[in-house]
Amino acid sequence: MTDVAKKKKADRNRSIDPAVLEVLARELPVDTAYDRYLSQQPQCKFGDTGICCRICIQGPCRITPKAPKGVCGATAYTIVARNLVRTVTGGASAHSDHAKHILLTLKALLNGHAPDYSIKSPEKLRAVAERFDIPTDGRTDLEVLADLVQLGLEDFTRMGEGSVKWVEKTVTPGRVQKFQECNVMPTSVFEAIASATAQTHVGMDADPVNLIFKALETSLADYTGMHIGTDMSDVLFGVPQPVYTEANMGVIDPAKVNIAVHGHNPLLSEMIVLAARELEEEAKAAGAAGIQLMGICCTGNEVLMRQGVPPVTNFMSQELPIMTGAIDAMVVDLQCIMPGIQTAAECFHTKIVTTCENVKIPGAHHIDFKEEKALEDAKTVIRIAIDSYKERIGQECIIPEIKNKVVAGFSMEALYDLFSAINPDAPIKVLTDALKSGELRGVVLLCGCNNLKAMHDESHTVIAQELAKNDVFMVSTGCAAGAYAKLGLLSPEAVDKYAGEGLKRFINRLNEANADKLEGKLPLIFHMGSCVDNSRSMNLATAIANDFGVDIPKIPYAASAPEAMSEKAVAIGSWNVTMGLPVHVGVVPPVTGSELVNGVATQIAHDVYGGYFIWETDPHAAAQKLLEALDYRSWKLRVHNQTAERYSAAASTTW
Ligand code: BF8
Ligand code: SF4
Repeated sequence: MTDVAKKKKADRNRSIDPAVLEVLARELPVDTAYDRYLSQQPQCKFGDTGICCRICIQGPCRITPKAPKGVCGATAYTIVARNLVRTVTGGASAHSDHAKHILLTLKALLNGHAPDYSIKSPEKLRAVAERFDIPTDGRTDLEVLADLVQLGLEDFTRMGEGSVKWVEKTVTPGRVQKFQECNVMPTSVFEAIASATAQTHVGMDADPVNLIFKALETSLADYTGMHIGTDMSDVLFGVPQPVYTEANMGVIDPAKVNIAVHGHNPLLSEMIVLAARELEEEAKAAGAAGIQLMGICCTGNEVLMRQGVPPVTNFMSQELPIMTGAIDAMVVDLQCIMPGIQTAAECFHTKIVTTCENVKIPGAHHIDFKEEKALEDAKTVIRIAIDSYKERIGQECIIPEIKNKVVAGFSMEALYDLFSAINPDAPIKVLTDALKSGELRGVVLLCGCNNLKAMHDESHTVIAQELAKNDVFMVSTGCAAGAYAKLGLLSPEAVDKYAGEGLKRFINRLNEANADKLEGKLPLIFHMGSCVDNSRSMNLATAIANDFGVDIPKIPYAASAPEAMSEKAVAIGSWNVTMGLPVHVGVVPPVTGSELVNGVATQIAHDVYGGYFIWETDPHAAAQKLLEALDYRSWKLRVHNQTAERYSAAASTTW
């Protein structure tokens, strides 16, 4: 390693976000993730490569040349594969816990036990119901919803026969066939999670390929949970449409009561938005200029997409807004919440409010958030924040004056609206024609987390800029989208600054056709929502494949998680591969301890599913690899299309 690389690795200021760097440059009263990352170095190589087994308490067993087997005889490939299954299972559990909560709230709504919730999008309700052949004609919304919720719950609990409807009915026929042939189609979400956990118990499956297939089945259960999450959130809170706002720490307003919503589930954050509007006068009576809401992580993405709430920061820097001294309350639901926020809050007047029975932090306020009294609970949170604001009066706040313009809210429905202005009969052709003509080089989903093994937000940014220059149409979700929001890449100005000629032409054509509908111009990257909304990206890929008349592995579409961190990210990456996409991950996951497992992930998966993983930590090299993957697919697609046209025949789909 060169001296510069060593220094970079040891640098606590591991971010390219200027607001983050400004806060880190101060003398802080408490450590942050940036300090703790350095304290953790060097990290254990056994864990890092996946060859540490703690599945039974004879362990930990670590694989070395001198001790190539665990006490039970498990070798590296079994241990690595088993750990991978458990990681994907963790991710699937998290996403499905989220979706289950939404389904149960809808059930409560049907039974009259969730009075503060209502069906915001009857159109989406009916569209989703029709996808599953649930009758809608002459029926009330509640009747249709009852059937849909029942189906959703069955996708969670079915045992024995059958398979998950949310996979069967949302992907290409080719994928359904592939999943059945390979025996990776889940029966239900809970069945997949329980059987994967059983299969990885000590003395169970030792076959790495069988284990990896189980991981893929569980990843499809993850997809099921996510898709149900997206659909039902749209029904309950509305389908996202373009919104114009701002992002980064400059959105904190010292004159207002500042409340950050953090976590994932819109059930709470939507109520907080409602309660904040209702209690604006109480905040003013306390001497504040009003209430400023802001989002962190995916619940932030949810309320950005539907309510235009500005994102203040993303995962890695979640402790830093507290360090400004101006956050009066941070209300959290579930997932990706660092326990470190409580310690940070204790150094200031900030109140951390936890709201889920399975997410508590010692020292934090806890409100047992229940759907029966959702708005009342949300008002309690706002009042905690107003009281906290009163404590802050007269105290110094130091807020980085950094923010950027953001355009977000691109659900599939919103994208189709934009495309319809050019081609109302076949909206998707606006995109597929641009891919066919070569105006666009491909489509890439930029997704996933932050991870300090990479420089915070750098890989996200470099890859997006490179792809933009090379005319790639980009959609984004999760903390990747959070990075782009903060750093100005979700702004119309970024189109002029970074897009290649083809991409610029494509976006400008949409701008012109939609000028009367939009409040402003379109952004460089299209923000599709939270991590569960990666389901929207798969809907887009499916629509493209169906229009081309081929299966997903043949379309110029790829995914990239430049700074992946969570188990959920591994689950998402795995189903994207199973769906047939090249998936770049910018942090090498713990699989390299087994050449066999690593080979399956990066090569053999391609032969079986058409998708495969690309591990690449250098973002410039990663962008090149993504472009090559797109080019290969575009080239083949064009050759086959041209041949079909020349002979006036249907395009072959067997290549
Ligand atoms: O579900 S991107 S750090 S917040 S896991 Fe977490 Fe990763 Fe952010 Fe969104 Ni997704
Ligand atoms: Fe060791 Fe086997 Fe137990 Fe794992 S399952 S900890 S390899 S004995």
